[in-house]
Amino acid sequence: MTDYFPGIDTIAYEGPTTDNALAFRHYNADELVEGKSMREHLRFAAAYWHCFCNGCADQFGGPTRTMPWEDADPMQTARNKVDANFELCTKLGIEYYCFHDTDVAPEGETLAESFANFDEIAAYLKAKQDETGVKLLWGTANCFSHPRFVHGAGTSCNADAFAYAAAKIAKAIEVTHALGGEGYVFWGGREGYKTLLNTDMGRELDHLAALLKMAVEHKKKIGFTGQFYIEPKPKEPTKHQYDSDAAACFAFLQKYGLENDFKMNIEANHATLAGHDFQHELEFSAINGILGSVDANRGDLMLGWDTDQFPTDIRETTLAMLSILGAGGFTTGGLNFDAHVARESIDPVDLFHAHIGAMDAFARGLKNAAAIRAGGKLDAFKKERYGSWDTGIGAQIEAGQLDMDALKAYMLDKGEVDANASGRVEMLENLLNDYI
Ligand code: XUL
Ligand code: CO
Repeated sequence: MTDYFPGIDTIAYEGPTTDNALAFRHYNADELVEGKSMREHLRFAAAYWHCFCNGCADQFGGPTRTMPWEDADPMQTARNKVDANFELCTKLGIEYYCFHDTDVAPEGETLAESFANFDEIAAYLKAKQDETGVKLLWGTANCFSHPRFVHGAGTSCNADAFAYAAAKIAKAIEVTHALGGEGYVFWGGREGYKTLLNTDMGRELDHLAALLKMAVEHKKKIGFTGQFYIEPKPKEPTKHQYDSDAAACFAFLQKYGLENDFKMNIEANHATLAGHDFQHELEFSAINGILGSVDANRGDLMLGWDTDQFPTDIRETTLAMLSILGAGGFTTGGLNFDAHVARESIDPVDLFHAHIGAMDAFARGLKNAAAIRAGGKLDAFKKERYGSWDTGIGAQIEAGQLDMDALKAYMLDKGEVDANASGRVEMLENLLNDYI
């Protein structure tokens, strides 16, 4: 194995009392929770773009991180990044990774050259997957960075930009399929608008649906059986992104008859940008049967943009795992750490501290959520809160047996509603804290 992270061994579980910073305190891969190993529940993935491509430049300064895999020759850098990826995942015990086409291979002078670069690196990725057992959770195409996508990709006013995006997406699905990827993500980076003064919203959305329909057809044509996901985000880079939250995506999918072909990839930081809790987006997806995968990160509530920090908040991971377990857990999806180290964290070892903390945070979230479920108090409270729907008038309404005249007669006769019970918000918040 290569040595981009010298002096770092395989990270072991040492339990909560260890003082070794390079050890897991809570993530114990083989430990069973609700009869399933933590590894199978959590299905961690490393995000190629943040780990190996993002030097932590910001609008005021260039990259700060030491990235020893970088070489003067872009194809050599690409090969080195493959090595670094599999070294990182193997040492951390992370079973999956995720990429955009342009993360793994540089764009060439022509589309044909870009495809050739992608194929060459894909073959190397495949060899390293076979050697290490690390797998591809999902792939995607970057249809947002290049200036050709200035007006969007699927929603561009320039039909050629749509065609270019379709070509890139087709190729990225093919490579994902060849690598045995379990899913494919559509995040609409530039699919939105700055001003309606120059935008035909209806036409743009029809085009976006057409692109997704073509992707579904292409998937079937090549025999790819992985799951398609849409990743909602309300703003950044565009002011109004069409896929603003899970509810907007679900409405869009239903309008165009695509609701059975896509699930959601819910990102924590995107949820908060949309003005929602992370758990709200998970729960909305769960009740509609579209909870697919998760980009596990964290925002900063003091900042209004996508800070993509590693998740460390145990309350958040607990609530997230409560919804994920409630939905029956992941099938093709997992927890992809769509997060980068801080600009000040400049050493390769910082990638390890970041992932160890995030994996431990989700391990604690998983154990807490399982304990809450086993305790049964939250469920019992909810069940009792809706008790008026289990018998009598509530049960009849739910069964569709009554119309408005019947309810009018019922209420005229009864006069007033039964006394309301307290929602016990603070008691329940205290109960949650008992588990954290
Ligand atoms: C952008 C973002 C993307 C998607 C994949 O905010 O989250 O990295 O996860 O394109
Ligand atoms: Co993401």
